[in-house]
Amino acid sequence: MKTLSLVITTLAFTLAGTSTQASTLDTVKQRGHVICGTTTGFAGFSAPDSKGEWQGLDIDLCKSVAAAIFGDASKFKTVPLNSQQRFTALQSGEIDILTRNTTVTQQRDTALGIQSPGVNFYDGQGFMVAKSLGVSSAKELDGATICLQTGTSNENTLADWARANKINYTPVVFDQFNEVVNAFASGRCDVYSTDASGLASIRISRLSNPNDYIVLPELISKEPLGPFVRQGDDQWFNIVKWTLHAQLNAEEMGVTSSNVDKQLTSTNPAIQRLLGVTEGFGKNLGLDDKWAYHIVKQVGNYGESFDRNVGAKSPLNIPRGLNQQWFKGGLHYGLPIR
Ligand SMILES: N[C@@H](CCC(=O)N[C@@H](CS)C(=O)NCC(=O)O)C(=O)O
Repeated sequence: MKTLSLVITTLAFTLAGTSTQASTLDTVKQRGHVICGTTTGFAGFSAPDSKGEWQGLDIDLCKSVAAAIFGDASKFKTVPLNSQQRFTALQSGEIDILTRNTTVTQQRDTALGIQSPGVNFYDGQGFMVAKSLGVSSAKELDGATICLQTGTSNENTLADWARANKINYTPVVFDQFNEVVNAFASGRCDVYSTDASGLASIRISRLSNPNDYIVLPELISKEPLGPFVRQGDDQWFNIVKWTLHAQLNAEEMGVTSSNVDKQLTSTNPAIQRLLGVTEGFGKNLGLDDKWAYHIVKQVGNYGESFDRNVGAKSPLNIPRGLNQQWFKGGLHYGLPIR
């Protein structure tokens, strides 16, 4: 009896394993669109524009996955999630990918049943204060009240840093992004602490007089931000991972949304593989060989997406810094498609 139930249990697990392995791509294809978990609205990364259309660096990753699968970057839907809701939404299958300024940590990448296919923005945690506070360094924050959002890695990072630097502070914590922003804007706390990208976005898009605020020079952590998928579906993991690397490789090779058609006749073998002129690399992912062509044509390469959403061509004007390509002194290093 025991042996039989063991056999049945093993069989059930094997079947469940087999079905989850192939299922996300099939589910997405049958449904006709990919579902991405986003923030509730965080300009530059994931937020609706004036027409209600979602835009941002993270949205471009979601659109790129849609372009790779359907040859149509518009085949995506968003589920807005606050910091605390995001992991359960992914675990439960409510979303296919989390594309939302999420720090890759060992705990998240292992124990939560989810995993990280890559990093699309290298960041660090920082501090923003009103200029009127008269503070120019994080070292002067002893005694401050600090606003934070629940369910972020920022809470623990701040606690560790404050203990190490003998800084006493009072945390003021809220579940919803808007509540944190409003508390800071109304002076309920002296300091806003989150990822530097978040501070740049909040300063420009959420505070009525951005020039009244400064972001302090210190970054107190590494915050590698990137997408997450569920564990147990290697094909889906690969699709998201290689979508990101296609964006990065396209930038490295100088393939852009405006020259991609011309590049189809390039004699460079790496470009021929990227754009599906040489066959087989889409097939490796269970996709059409034109997967990366569609990404670049419809969404653009990583640099185009960075500039448009958060960089020089956007109000945030975040410098490329660590997010520059490896051959220009940054950390982005597209893995070779070959
Ligand atoms: N990178 C950190 C923080 C990410 C985070 O959730 N930041 C907040 C503050 S900027 C946010 O994006 N909130 C938007 C929302 O809840 O809609 C993490 O992964 O825990």
